[in-house]
Amino acid sequence: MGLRKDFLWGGATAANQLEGGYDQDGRGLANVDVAPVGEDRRAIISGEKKHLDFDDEHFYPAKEAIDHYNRYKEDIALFGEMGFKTYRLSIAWTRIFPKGDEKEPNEAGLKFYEDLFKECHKYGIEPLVTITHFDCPMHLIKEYGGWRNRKMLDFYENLTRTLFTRYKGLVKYWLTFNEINIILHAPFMGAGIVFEEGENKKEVLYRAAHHELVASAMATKIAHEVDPKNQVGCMLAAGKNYPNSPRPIDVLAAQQADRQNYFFIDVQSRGEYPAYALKELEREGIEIPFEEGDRELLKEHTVDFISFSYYSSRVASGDPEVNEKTEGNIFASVKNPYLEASEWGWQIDPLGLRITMNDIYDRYQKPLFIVENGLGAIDKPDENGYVEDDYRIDYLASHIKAMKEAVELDGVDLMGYTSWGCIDLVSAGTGEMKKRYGFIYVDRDNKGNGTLERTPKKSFHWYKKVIETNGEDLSND
Ligand code: P53
Repeated sequence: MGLRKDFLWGGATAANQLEGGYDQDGRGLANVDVAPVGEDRRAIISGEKKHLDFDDEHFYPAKEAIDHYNRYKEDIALFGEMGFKTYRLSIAWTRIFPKGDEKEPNEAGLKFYEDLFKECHKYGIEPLVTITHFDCPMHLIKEYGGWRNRKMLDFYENLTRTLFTRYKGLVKYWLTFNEINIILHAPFMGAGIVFEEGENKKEVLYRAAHHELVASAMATKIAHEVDPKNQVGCMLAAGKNYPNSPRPIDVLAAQQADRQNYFFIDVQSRGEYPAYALKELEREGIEIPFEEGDRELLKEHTVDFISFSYYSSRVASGDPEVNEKTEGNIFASVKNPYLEASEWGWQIDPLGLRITMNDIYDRYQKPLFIVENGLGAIDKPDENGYVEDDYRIDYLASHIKAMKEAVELDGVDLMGYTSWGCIDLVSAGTGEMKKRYGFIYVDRDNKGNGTLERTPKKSFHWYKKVIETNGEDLSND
């Protein structure tokens, strides 16, 4: 019984959501930098509204974020104090290749992550590195159109080879693309895509997806060549779709909604396009831009493990009359009347995590890694900056309990668990600071005011105990 002895407990972040230092040491601009907080954000990150530069009307939270770029030592020391075994972070592509299409990397950027990884190892923390977490160099978007262009493969190859070579021995766990399925919902954020008037959007999305899938297989190949110890994972924004009722049309709708997400992982893990996707695309006259060697590459270089984020389950309906959707989530879903929701309308379903884990494990039979899970909430610090976040502890404890059931009762093979936003950071969906996930409070608001001081919350001490007992003691006392 129990989790593995070497279970990888930790927390997760993404470069653009915490680093700041957007123009330090030669860093170039990326799509995520120009995504503002506020009303326009959704249209911009979904590629519907073209917005490729800063302006004076908007506030751009990624520019400074929580200034982790200049404070990473302090932050990693706090992760060490909680007993993290792993820390999931992402590389800002534009620190390494500021424009994206250079031949030679920017040494200052490479050095930054090298120092950061060494800092992690001081505390016995194993880095888990997302190569691309919602970032694409602005120059590659303006010059090439982002991932819709096959040339991206060359730039990504150069990036990944550089990283695997330079960080050999320092990093062994890699993820190629964060939430690869987000491309269907937020394609500017996911793949640097801005739609042009009148084009077939679905065709553009699946072309870009094909490029990312081939790029992911190529990176997996290179990772294994550079160091056979490297382990490469794919990353899915997961969450089982329940049928809205036992009516067969609802069950079919739920199956189809799941497949829309699993499609990506089917390719990355099984190594070929699934029949249902081939049929659907063919029916709609959409051609997949296969080139010579793509099929072999996909088949021969599948991922070693399956990682995913889980915040909520989803509901699908086959009845066009049913259209009451959840709000505030890029992955809109029919409302589940049996579930409570967060302040942002994300429905809370711990048992759904067990169900989702079983679904994914049944499908792929590879080790799983939960690399995001957590509650975005408004915290109210007292006069000392201390936050009693029992609501967050409740959320995490109930999800970790369900996760353990999937392992202990159902036999799912699970490598680790990293909660999302282990230190407060900028929200990807909304750009807000007030949507907080962290164990560590950061004094900063939606407009960029605040001292940036870090203060451990109640959940900090709770999570430390969870890690110490390898998940046996989840109590909040
Ligand atoms: P925020 C939507 C649904 C599921 C996962 O999200 C999502 C999103 C994007 O909104 O993204 C992941 O910050 C993502 C992180 C992100 C986190 O979930 O909108 O990998 O970058 O911060 C939470 O509350």
